[in-house]
Amino acid sequence: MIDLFENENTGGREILGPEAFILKRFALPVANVLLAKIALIQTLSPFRHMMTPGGFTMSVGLTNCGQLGWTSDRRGYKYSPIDPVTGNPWPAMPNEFLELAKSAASEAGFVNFVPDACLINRYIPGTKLSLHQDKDEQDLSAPIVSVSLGIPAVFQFGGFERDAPKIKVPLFHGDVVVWGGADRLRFHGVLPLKPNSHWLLGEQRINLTFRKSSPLNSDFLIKGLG
Ligand code: MD3
Ligand code: FE
Repeated sequence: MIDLFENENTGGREILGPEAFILKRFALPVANVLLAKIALIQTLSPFRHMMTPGGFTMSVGLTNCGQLGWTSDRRGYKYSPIDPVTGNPWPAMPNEFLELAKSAASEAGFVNFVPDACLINRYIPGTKLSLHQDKDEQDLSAPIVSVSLGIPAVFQFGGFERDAPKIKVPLFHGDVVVWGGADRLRFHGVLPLKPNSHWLLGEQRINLTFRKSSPLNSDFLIKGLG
């Protein structure tokens, strides 16, 4: 489907909770540079399908950039400085990623957000992300910033228990969502993507999720004291 409304709502926001906001189309001006950097990152650390501790292969393709990357295998979930597929450190977080995450966070009222991890999720039609909480980060006081690119997805936003009522929210190319504080531990997920095509990305959705995983500042990690 051609998205005739891609440039609508630029600058607007939707309120999901006391400390959860969608910044509509906030990332549109930098979408092309983000995609160019993702193309580079995936040559160094390719998208892969990880195994959950429960023994299921995730339908979403994952890679990371930044000092730490989120991984899953039969032993559990963790943040690691090394890509287990390549044995190398994850690709560096591009400056454009960092600046976008910082400016989105401050736009939503979270000052001094410095992410140390960027999870990159790739969806194709049919891909889903089951309901879960993000609680593998050591610093739960920091918000999470998520950037949607490509075909739309329906995001599920729930409560603090798995079976609490959920709302469904569509996310479009360029939308940025910021969650923190009181809303940080809400259950959330992504419904199976409908068949669709985006003019720039084709039959694909890419989501960037910026987190602050380690409570240590980046100097400690760079100097190897972390
Ligand atoms: C709601 N990814 O990778 S981040 C994930 O579209 C993940 O790929 C989603 O959930 C995706 O873990 C988008 C959405 C998100 C992140 C943190 C949250 C939603 C949240 C924290 C609290 C509530
Ligand atoms: Fe999540």
